[in-house]
Amino acid sequence: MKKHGTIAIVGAPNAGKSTLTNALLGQKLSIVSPKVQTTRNSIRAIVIEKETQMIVIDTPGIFIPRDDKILERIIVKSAWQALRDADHILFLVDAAVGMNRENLRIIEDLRKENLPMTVVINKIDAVRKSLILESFAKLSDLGVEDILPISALNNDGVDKLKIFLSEKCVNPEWIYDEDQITDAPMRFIASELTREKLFLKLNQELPYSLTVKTDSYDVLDNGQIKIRQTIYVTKESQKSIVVGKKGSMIKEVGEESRKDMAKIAGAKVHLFLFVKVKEGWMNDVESYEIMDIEKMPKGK
Ligand SMILES: Nc1nc2c(ncn2[C@@H]2O[C@H](COP(=O)(O)OP(=O)(O)OP(=O)(O)O)[C@@H](O)[C@H]2O)c(=O)[nH]1
Ligand SMILES: [Mg+2]
Repeated sequence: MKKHGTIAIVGAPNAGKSTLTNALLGQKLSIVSPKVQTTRNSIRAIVIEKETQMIVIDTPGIFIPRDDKILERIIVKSAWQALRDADHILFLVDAAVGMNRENLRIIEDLRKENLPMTVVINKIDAVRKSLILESFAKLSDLGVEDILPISALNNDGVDKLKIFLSEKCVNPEWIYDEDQITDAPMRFIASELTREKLFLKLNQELPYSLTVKTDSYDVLDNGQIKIRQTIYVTKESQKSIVVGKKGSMIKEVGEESRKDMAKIAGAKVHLFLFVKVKEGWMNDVESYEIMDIEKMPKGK
């Protein structure tokens, strides 16, 4: 019998939530980088396991935002908001980080949501077994029963986790078409893919000072797609870094982003990138809406 359910993947920044989302989906959708705060908006992947349609929400990492940083507050609120739609929480813990103070605080807050929760220990490929066992022990001390170890990167334990999660989904029928992989608009995914390349290529604070907006997304008569995007930075000096020597950086970013877009859209993509300085974009809540970043959510 066809059924569905919503699983929210939550956890500290960099735990591997987006990597796991892609592994469950079996293809790249959500953007991934070694830097914290890569994901800024929750994004839904529609994952099928036999008769079950699982709506897997990849959320931004949970951390304590600084008071004066609107973007940080939006990021964290978006994670908490995702829980409103969830039937089940998957709390993802980086095995190397373990149940440190930060993760203990998150699990305590998650428990207040009164939703069934599974703890998944990720990156088991990267640590000694004793460290994984330590996390298991701390979690069972907390009375957590469902704990699964995985490596999202190596797809180790992911199939088993998928079956486990599908059993948590109990609502009747499917709610999306069977070939749909997300409900996010392609223009948003396109912005994200470009932002990912910038996150991967740029250092220090720069990735955190930029955002990408898809200005136009047109399907041409021949089925090919023409996309125009603007990368917003806060200073002229940042603009020159993003553009690179003789435009080398922006060219690389564009080429790589275009390839990913073509794979997801299943069509040839023509991508045109522009860089603009918009000094106050980070502190201007109004501009978030037009910049493909979620508007400041209300409530927790
Ligand atoms: N060794 C190892 N690395 C992993 C694994 N899963 C994810 N990573 C790496 O961890 C880093 C962060 O991965 P993301 O998927 O972006 O993490 P996230 O939790 O979505 O991060 P935010 O969106 O910033 O909160 C990337 O460099 C991944 O390649 C894993 O199972 N093993
Ligand atoms: Mg992420």
